[in-house]
Amino acid sequence: MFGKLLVANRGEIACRVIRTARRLGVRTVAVYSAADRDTLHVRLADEARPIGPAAAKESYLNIDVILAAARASGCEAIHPGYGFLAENAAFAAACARAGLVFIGPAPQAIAAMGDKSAAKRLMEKAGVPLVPGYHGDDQDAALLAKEAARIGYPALIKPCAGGGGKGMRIVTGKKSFGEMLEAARREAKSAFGDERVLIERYLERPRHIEVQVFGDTQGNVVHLFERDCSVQRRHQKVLEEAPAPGLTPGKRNEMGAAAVAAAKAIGYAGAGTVEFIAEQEGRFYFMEMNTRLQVEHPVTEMITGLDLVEWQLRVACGEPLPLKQDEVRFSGHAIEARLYAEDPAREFLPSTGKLVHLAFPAESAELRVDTGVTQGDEITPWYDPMIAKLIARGADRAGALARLQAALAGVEIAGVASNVEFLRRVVASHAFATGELDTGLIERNRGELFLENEIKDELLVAAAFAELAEEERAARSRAAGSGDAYSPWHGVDGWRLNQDSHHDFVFMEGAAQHPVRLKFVESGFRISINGKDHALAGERLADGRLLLRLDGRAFKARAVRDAANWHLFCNGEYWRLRLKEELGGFDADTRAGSLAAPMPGKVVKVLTKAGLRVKKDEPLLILEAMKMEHTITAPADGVVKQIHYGAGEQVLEGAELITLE
Ligand code: MV4
Repeated sequence: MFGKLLVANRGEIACRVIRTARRLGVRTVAVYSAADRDTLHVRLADEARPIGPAAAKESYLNIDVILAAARASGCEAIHPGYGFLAENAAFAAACARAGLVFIGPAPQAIAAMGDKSAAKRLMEKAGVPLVPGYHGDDQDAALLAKEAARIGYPALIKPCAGGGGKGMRIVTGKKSFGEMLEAARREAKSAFGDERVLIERYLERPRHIEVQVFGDTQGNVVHLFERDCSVQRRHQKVLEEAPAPGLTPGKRNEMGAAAVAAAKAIGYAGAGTVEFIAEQEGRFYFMEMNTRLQVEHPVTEMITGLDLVEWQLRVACGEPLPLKQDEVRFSGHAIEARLYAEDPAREFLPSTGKLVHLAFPAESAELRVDTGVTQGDEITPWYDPMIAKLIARGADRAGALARLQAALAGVEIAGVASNVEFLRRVVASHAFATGELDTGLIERNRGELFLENEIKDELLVAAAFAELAEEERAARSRAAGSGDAYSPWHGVDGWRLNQDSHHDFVFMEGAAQHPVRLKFVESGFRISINGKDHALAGERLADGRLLLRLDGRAFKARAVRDAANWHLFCNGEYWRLRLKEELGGFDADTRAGSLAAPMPGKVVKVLTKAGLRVKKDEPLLILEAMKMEHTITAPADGVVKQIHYGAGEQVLEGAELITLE
């Protein structure tokens, strides 16, 4: 086995690879861009090396710098993860030239599958079934039109260079063919720099079923069964599962054999995925082959009990495959959900910011959580906004589904928008539960999946209770600081002298205002919301959540404060409310201790030093944003504990600039 491995990736997959390497006694070297210097993959690896500037996706694509880091740190091999350099034949070749083992197939195998038309011609020769179509080199428009007519309408025009659905055009009849061809060529040219296209018969309501294959350098190839990835949104996978629901053992063998034949045809070594589209009736056709470890590989691991990264490392060392085909078995069912920092209410636009609060359900043999972030980390605009993958296993599909549902209910994400509620709805939908899997599932069920929630009284109750508790805590600590902890002037229990003592809060949800009045009475609290009055009692549980009783009915909620925002988790919903300051909110300044950038910008100058004692309102740093300079001042007296950015550095909105103590 290798002594030392460089992981040329970031996020959850870098962490995933590092864990297996560690288990096998392989030391690891992480690489990181300046934007990633404090991330989990860097903390997890034995060593880490910087590879480029902050705002640069390109850092992880910088072949020369990564090879230099591998050599300088004494690595023997490089694991590319997925994305970035994972399917870059030139990188695989450069590794070999530098005397480093690329954990993946030979450059020729990567190249053979990179061109989708050439790959299909190869597969045709190997006897792998293809959708009826044209995959030729001749790109004459009149010839392509004739081929489309031969194949029959509706037809699909696809770029040769790209996978993943980009630039595809459905053509319903010969009248529109010319126009669609031009559009497809333009798009292919701008996306891939290659305007060649192929044509296929268009299949309606197909399923995406892919087979995991593995080859070794002795020429053995096995498959590790299939995954169904039909639940997608705009060609982004949302849920993946193994095995594929409803696939008969006969079809499974047939697909497995076709995938093995595909891999053998190109002398494949390492982990690969052969992607098919399948008609509802079961006929299946080769689409493309991904020459890397896939995002969704854990569902295969959960049903086979194998570690695919371990297999990759063994095969890359020249070892034969650990198992023969008839020794590879699966049991049960696994489903993966991908958690992203993206906003379903805004067309799934990526959402950036600090993960103010992040909690996952406990892992077990039946639940795996693969993540590359922890609470307090930043989701930046520079990289894929994935937060985690949740993978649940069960004895059967219903068991896995129930576990995934429970797991999703236990996910708490605050600070960025996320798709967790959308995932809960997909997983809870009738369509998914009954396994009506095809690539149109999400679009067909839009109404159910995108329904807007109304804010519930319970949530406002939790917010008001949490705010009151926080104000009381702040008052107590002020009192402790004043030398008279029992002074009545520090209390926040309203005007007790007045019979009807109360606190008014207004919580803002976007522009909507929700007034709440909390009253202190003999028996505890009463709370008025929307003109109705309720009895209220509450306490804090050991895990930090609130146990609240509204008119005797108990429920739980978590409330997390950051500045004037309350992040609330209740009944599987997440809401962010802002306390309207004029009306009884307390001064956020009294909670100083960190200084956040009020907007994205560039640090022009740092006016203080770590260790210096500073006075309230003293200028600490100058930030340039929107062509203006903003002076960041000390919110209170204190000592500068840490300065997080230097002059010239770019910062995101909300980034912690300086820590005061
Ligand atoms: C197709 C198809 C229908 N007919 N090919 C999209 C991504 C690429 N890997 C293959 N894709 C498709 N190819 C024919 N001949 C429909 C799709 C397709 C799709 C496939 C898998 C998963 C989701 C999809 C969503 C839309 C279209």
